[in-house]
Amino acid sequence: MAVREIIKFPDKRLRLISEPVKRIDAGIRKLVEDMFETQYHAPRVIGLAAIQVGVAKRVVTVDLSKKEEAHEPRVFINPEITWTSEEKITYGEGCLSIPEICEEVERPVQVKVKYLDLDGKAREIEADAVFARCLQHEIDHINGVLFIDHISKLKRDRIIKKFSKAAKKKVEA
Ligand code: K1U
Ligand code: ZN
Repeated sequence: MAVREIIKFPDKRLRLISEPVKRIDAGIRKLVEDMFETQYHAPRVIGLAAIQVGVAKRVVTVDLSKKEEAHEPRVFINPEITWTSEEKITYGEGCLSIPEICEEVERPVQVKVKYLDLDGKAREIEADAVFARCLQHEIDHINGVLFIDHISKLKRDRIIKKFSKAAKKKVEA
């Protein structure tokens, strides 16, 4: 298992639409193992999309367990939202690929998601609260959407400016 590097905004790969997984082979299983290793390496992170480690495949990992609890890894391959509740809630969101930014985002409270598990079995689950939010955030990632796309243009432009400036400085250094 290996901790992979997280790609950071404004890296253009974060805007790619990830490809569906056609076959769950050793490469996908290794990717999933590494995604959990990467996720567990960063404090308080509960989800990850493959594109955040530079792999444009529709793979999402989630673990909602608390620090002191045993790990509860969940894998979602080719996940699709099939239903969202009308009820919405606003919650402060962050993202490993846009570090140190937290903004309020409104999203449906509950979702239904169909997906394949690691054995290739088709499943559907209903999620609410933090689980639902995490799935929506990660499924956005595999569609090239970032949480800053759900905030005001004014706030988004400020964030884009900050990260573009930092990236330019890094290139010049
Ligand atoms: O995709 C990522 O960058 C990881 C990110 C996903 C996320 C999940 C839920 C809400 C917003 C974003 C994180 O895991 S950040 C951690 C986090 O926000 C959180 C952690 C524990 C409880 C509630 C939220
Ligand atoms: Zn994210």
